[in-house]
Amino acid sequence: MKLSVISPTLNEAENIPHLVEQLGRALVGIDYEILIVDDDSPDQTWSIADKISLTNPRVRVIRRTQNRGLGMAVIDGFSHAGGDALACIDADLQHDPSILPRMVEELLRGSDVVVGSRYVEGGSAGKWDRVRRLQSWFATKSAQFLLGIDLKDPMSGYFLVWRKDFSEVKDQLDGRGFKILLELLTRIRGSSVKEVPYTFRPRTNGKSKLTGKIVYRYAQQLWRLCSSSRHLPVRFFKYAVVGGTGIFVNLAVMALLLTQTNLHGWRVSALASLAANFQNYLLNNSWTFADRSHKGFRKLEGYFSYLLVSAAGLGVATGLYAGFVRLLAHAPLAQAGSGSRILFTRLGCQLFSVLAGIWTNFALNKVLPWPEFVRLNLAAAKQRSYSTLP
Ligand SMILES: Nc1nc2c(ncn2[C@@H]2O[C@H](COP(=O)(O)OP(=O)(O)OP(=O)(O)O)[C@@H](O)[C@H]2O)c(=O)[nH]1
Ligand SMILES: [Mg+2]
Repeated sequence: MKLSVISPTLNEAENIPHLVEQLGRALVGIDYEILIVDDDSPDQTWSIADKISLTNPRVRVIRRTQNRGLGMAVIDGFSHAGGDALACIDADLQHDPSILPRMVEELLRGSDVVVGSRYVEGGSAGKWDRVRRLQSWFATKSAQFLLGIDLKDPMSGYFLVWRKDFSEVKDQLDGRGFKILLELLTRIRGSSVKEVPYTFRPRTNGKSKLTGKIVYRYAQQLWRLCSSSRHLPVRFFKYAVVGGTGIFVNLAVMALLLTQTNLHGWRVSALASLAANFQNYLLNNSWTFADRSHKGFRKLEGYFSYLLVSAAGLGVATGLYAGFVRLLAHAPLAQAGSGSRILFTRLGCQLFSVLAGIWTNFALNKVLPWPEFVRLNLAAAKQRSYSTLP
């Protein structure tokens, strides 16, 4: 078996000689090549690597001037590699090359993907400050939760795959993402993944490329992968966003009715909840469930189904608010003070009632043996009959 070690580089001139030397020491007895994939670094990393390749035939250099970016560079490197197995390793020496033979062993033992991991027993993130630790924790948890990846270190840039697996999914990979491992893991489905521990080392030369833009790109990548994987539908988030706007609309309509009309009591609460319910239906119809939205006259049917499913929550919210109004009527303190204080007290009561209504719908969706289309199963839920918010 031949191993290709791909190292993407951007301004890593000082690190390249050390990387090549450390890989050489680690890979004694293994047939390997090293591909330095450089994005035309201003510090001339490519030139340093070129010089090394003159005396070390295992080293090859790809100098890229187009489609720049880490993800693209790794895909390019993998595509040009001649080995049966492809490893990706950062050039800044933060990834410990000495664990590579163990990673190769695991691959040969039957794993489809082997990941150098900071978060399995024996591994460590090294000397990071609290902020960096928190960032990494958040990024890791987001990937695990959103993509359903059961891996301790899905953010790792240090990994090993079979070339045949890479070639199979290559056309589906999107190089715009910073974390190419995530792309691979969501594409090579059903793969067995093994994590090998190592201690992340501090950067001694060169600068980190982890900027705000990269973080933004990472969020974009997660969003894209999450939409295309079926694990946790983006629908859920859209539904939650719509629910959130529904609460806002509910309180805004309530405030409007209380200040601009003579209406008061439970009717105001019911009208505000109905308005929110209506906007929720419209938004869910046109956005959350855009792929199966009701058109024309079917919207009416859809809306009434939606209303029906929300009925219990609407009833609880309105009933509770009515109870609050009665209580307030007998509480002299609540009647005292400025108009705005009374308004905010009422809005507070409405918020509490609405939340109780949401909980009611949620609980009912969960416990009642209703048909599939009413249950809280987002993947299968039919748009017209799914509701949480009164
Ligand atoms: N070819 C190429 N390589 C890149 C690019 N951006 C970063 N790299 C390389 O990718 C590797 C990882 O980049 P780093 O800046 O170390 O990012 P990181 O390891 O996630 O962040 P730190 O922990 O702060 O170092 C390094 O070898 C970089 O030189 C790029 O746009 N093109
Ligand atoms: Mg780094």
